[in-house]
Amino acid sequence: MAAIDLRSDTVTQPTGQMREAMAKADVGDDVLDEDPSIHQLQNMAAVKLGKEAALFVPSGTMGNLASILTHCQRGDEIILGDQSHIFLNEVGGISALGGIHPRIAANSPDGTIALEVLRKAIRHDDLHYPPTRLICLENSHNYCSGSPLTPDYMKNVGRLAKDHNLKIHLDGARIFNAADALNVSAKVLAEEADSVMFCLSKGLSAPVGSLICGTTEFISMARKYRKMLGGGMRQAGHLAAAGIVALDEQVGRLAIDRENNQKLISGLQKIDGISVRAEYAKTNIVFFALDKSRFNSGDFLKKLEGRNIKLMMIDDGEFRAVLHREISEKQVAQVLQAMREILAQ
Ligand code: TLP
Repeated sequence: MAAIDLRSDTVTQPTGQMREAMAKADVGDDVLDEDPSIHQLQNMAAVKLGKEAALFVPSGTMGNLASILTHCQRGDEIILGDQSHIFLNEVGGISALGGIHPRIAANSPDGTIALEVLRKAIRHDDLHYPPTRLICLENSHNYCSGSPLTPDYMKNVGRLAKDHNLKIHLDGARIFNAADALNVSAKVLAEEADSVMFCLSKGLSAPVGSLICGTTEFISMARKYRKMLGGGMRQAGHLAAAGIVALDEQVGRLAIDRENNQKLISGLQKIDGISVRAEYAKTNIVFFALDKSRFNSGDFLKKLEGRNIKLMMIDDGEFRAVLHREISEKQVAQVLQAMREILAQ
């Protein structure tokens, strides 16, 4: 029996339609810019995000890095949330490979960076300072409960960035989950961003791949950085074919994951010994804590695994669950039942 795997939406397998499309895809050498399936996917992505052009990249991490390298020179400074994936989980690539200095600004629990905090993080011109070049935002915000950032907030940051001649990069790994939760299009959420990265390989169930979107000029420079980072793939249209199915077939079903997450959250809230960070958990992600004075996290995980249920432990006593296509409403009920039984023992 397949596990109920709540560790991430990255664990999703390609659908039958994706496998079929991958087998049949028309492909060419993408480094020579001759892959028709990649062209089709890039065009679809650019239209959906409301940008002039798009570029297929192997991963979200490479998409963020190639975008930031395109915006910045060595020695530039960029503003990053202290809970952002780029800061926490991308191996420090911007500094190690790009010589880019991160200025860390506190994320609020809803995933935003307060405008006043952003304003203070922007450097003024001084001999001693690196120049601020870029503001990075994340939508939905993974480590802030999967919280979606609203178009209003984006507009405010857009104004601030323009006032200071800064660019905005949006890590929109799960932008379609955010768009679903706010009932707006991804295009609206990306409007203020000069570049946006989104992933096909998370809730959209494609096996591999992300896209970066921006102006034609931006994307042609980013293409060079993708090559530099080793992301120039050849007949990668086989992968893009799954991405096309993902954009066509999977965006519309993200509401199911959001609804299942709400069911999981309300069940978790009723379990003695668990406290849930529910307030901003409006998409497919929820974080919760176990009462450490009463329960051992390792035992809890092991017992769940014994029942074929997998969770991600973020820290001792802190867990994340992510809903996706392979978790049904019935399985949410099974997970809750298992937790009730384990914690009652
Ligand atoms: N996130 C993964 C892990 O790295 C934590 C997950 O399971 O959530 N931006 C955001 C907001 C992400 O959540 C992730 C992946 C990425 C970028 C990087 O994407 P990949 O894994 O394709 O490099």
